[in-house]
Amino acid sequence: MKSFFHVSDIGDLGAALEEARQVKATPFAWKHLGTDKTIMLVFFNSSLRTRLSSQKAALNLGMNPIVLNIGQDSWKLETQMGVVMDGDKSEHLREAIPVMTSYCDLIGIRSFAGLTDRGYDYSETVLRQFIDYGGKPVISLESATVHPCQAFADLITIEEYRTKPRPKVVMTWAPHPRALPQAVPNSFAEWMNAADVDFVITHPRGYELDPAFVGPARVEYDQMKALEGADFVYAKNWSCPGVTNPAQYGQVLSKDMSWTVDAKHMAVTDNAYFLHCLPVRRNMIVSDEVIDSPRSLVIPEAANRVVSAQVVMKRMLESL
Ligand code: SN0
Repeated sequence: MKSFFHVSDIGDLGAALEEARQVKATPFAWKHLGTDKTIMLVFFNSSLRTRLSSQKAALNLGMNPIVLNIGQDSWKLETQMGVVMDGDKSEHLREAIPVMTSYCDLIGIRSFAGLTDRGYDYSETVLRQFIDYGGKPVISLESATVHPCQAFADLITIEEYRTKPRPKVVMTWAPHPRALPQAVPNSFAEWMNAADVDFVITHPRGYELDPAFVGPARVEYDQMKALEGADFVYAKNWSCPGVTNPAQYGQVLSKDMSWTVDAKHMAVTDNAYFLHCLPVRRNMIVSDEVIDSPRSLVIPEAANRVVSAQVVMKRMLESL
């Protein structure tokens, strides 16, 4: 595997889930693969789970992780080509990338959407530069449009807890005080469309996700109707994807608290499990009652981030 970005990069999902089961059961069985190998984890943005689970996955595989926080530990990096560098950015990605990749075998990048220029974000400008100028396998640790390590961990969690052959999975938008990227819902939609689930997306009008990610999923604007009979409720906020109105890209269009997932919402489901990628704003996205209930899977879901990252790194080490 040369890059991990889209669900297609992992190939057959059944095989990937079986490999995840094995990695979870015997996490140290592939320690030989990573001996004398280094993974660099580069963060342009904050992280808790991604940073720690990626380091843990690398250590389980016998690899040495190096973590770099851009702008704090390093020079501030310029990401746009063709600019006169007379501002606060001291170094360009064009040099920084090949320098960083000369010190490692694999590289993971976190680089959130800027949410001002849709074209810049949706062409994955920063991640593309790592692919083009780095020459080493690249893992998206949430880039502008995708968060595949999260979506893979979500799928592993659904596979572990499902009690029906084809569970109903509902992804619902929920309110948040700030403008957040679309990477998590984009990837979740992409992975659920590829999995054997009945997938429904619900959000207020104006929050339509990019059609490339929505694919054949059902979109239902009535949240309560969408949630009826659900086996898994996946809550997430995202800012306006700018699909119906490009001028609104990255904006907060609604803070409608009637969309907050609470007991009333869960009551119309089929005793659904609750999922969220975390970090979560309590009583904005989800009520205390729901996230603290026995049906909340947010902690096992986060634990599975080690498993998804480890399967990806394992496959990359095997194809070096
Ligand atoms: C990020 C997002 O893409 O939604 C990372 C999720 C894995 N979330 C946030 O930035 C939340 C920040 C906040 O203030 O709640």
